[in-house]
Amino acid sequence: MAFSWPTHTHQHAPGAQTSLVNPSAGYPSAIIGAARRSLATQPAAVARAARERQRKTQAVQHDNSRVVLFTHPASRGKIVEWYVQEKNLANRVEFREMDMKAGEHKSSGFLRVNPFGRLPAMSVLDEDTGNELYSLHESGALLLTLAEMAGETDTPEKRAVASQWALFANSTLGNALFVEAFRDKQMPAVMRTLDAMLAERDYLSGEGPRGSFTVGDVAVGAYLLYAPLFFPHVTFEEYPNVCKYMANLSSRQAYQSTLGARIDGAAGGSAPPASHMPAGGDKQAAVMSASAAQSA
Ligand SMILES: N[C@@H](CCC(=O)N[C@@H](CS)C(=O)NCC(=O)O)C(=O)O
Repeated sequence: MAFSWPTHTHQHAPGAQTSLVNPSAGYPSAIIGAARRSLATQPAAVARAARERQRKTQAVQHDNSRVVLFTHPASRGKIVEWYVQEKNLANRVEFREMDMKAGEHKSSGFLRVNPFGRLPAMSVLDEDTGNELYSLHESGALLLTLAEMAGETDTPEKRAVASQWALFANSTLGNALFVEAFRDKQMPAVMRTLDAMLAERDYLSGEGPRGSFTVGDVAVGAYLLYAPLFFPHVTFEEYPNVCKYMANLSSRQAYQSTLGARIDGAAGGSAPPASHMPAGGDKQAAVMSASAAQSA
């Protein structure tokens, strides 16, 4: 079904942001069943209003939704593409490459998807009707939504831990690595802690004593793996477990065909090895957090 721009934004609709979590997840099905039965006996208008309330507070059923991903090769859309490939979600995701040079990301149509006019963003559509259920921006939020679609975050704990790592990547780690003003102070402490954690495990979370690959590894791994592109001549050797983790992630096929290809390409086919990492003083590096990652 061809995608057409929504006629109004869902971004600011009350309850539009509730879809990342499933408020009904912990409710026994008997309670939900009883609520549904009682709807059937109410007058139509009341029942309609109740259904509308339910629609806004219950989980979006991701089983029958699909996604239009608005992206650009030089954007964090590549991080999202990495996860799409990892989870074989390509049959549910339509990639829409935006012409940033022509300013398509500032067009009125796209601003209804992401009022900030930035990429990536996505529209989640009902598979049957093609109607937009909601739209979303922020690469971390996109990852978490796709993780839910993929069935990866199917318990409250998995959802919570995935959110933790996505937020860590986009705030604590991103700031420590890419904001010059924070880097000297914050990067060593953050990297030391990550290194100690990764001495005990191969992945940040997931099953088994050494963890297993999850969406958190895409969120955090992407930022770590971006870093050598911005800081080509500084090594990360002090953090051997982080280096091993980066090397492990960068050997994944889904990474190589998405974000890895982009990072290699931008480095002229000679991306520094994963053991190379940033340190202070590199002018090019100064800006990733605010806007440099925009052009990553
Ligand atoms: N924090 C946002 C950053 C989004 C962002 O800054 N996107 C850049 C490309 S990576 C962009 O669209 N820049 C164009 C502009 O700001 O006009 C995310 O993680 O998605």
